[in-house]
Amino acid sequence: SHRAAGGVSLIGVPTDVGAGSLGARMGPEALRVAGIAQAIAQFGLDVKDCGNLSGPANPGQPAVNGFRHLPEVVQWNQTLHDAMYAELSAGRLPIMLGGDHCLGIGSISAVARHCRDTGKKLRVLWFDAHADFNTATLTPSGNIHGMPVACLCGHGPQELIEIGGHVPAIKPKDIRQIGIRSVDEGEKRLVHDMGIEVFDMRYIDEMGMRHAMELALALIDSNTHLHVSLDVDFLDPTIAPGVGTTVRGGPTYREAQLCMEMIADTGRLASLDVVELNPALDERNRTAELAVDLIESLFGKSTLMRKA
Ligand code: 6HN
Ligand code: MN
Ligand code: MN
Ligand code: MN
Repeated sequence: SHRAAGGVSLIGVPTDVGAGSLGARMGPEALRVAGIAQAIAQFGLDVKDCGNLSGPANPGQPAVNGFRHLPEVVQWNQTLHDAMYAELSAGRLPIMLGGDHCLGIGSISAVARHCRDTGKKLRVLWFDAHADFNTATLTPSGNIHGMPVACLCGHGPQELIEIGGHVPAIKPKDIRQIGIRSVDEGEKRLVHDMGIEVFDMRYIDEMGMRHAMELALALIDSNTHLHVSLDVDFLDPTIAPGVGTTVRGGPTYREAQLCMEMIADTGRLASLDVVELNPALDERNRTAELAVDLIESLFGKSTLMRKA
């Protein structure tokens, strides 16, 4: 139910330089304490924990020309790109343990590069309360975790958009966004004009998660590399309080599990980000444990024997 024959590699990226609140730097450890390695190993997979990458401290500075901490964000993402690309080239399924969502730039630019190397089609599923499509002029905060999708599509500072060696790293048609319910005013127009396919909470309420996911997974075939970028603020804050940017009205426990189960059924999962977990805001590590529970479903755990 996944492309992990060559094994799974955990890459910790302990930083919150792209976020507005401090604490996502502790995300990798919280996921390890919640048993992420064991949860994946139970499926008979070889799990290698690569440990944590290193990079600059969070300088805690205000925005400069619309960006907070741009040099630090660039450095973390370059290091992550290289680590992720190396694991993909070795035939492994990398899991990026964030860290804030600015890291989607390094992670997904490496995945896109690997797809160009191997002639694969890319499909990115972006689970998030937010569209993360801001630019220097549109951003209300200057926080780069609100900008990774724009950067990946070629809208952003040169140092960030060229990390994977190809601008733009991905095309709008490669990505589907699910669970969106907070988009800033100017950001709305850009998401619309770029033609990003968005299954927002209104759509999920009216049509159901099953239908949204059927469309988000449409046209995936044996030549598709499926990347999941899971921002834990996707989940309703009543079940996932350990995030810096909670937005009420998110998916329930079962809706989120169904997403992961339907992805597992495709058998195409080839890389994953788990981001925005903030243990400083969590309750007894329950958000980390929920993330690990969802990852078990993503790797094929199901209640009953399923038909092939
Ligand atoms: N995230 N749209 C807001 C901003 O500041 O740009 C929030 C972004 C949140 C980003 O959760 O990954
Ligand atoms: Mn591959
Ligand atoms: Mn996000
Ligand atoms: Mn978010």
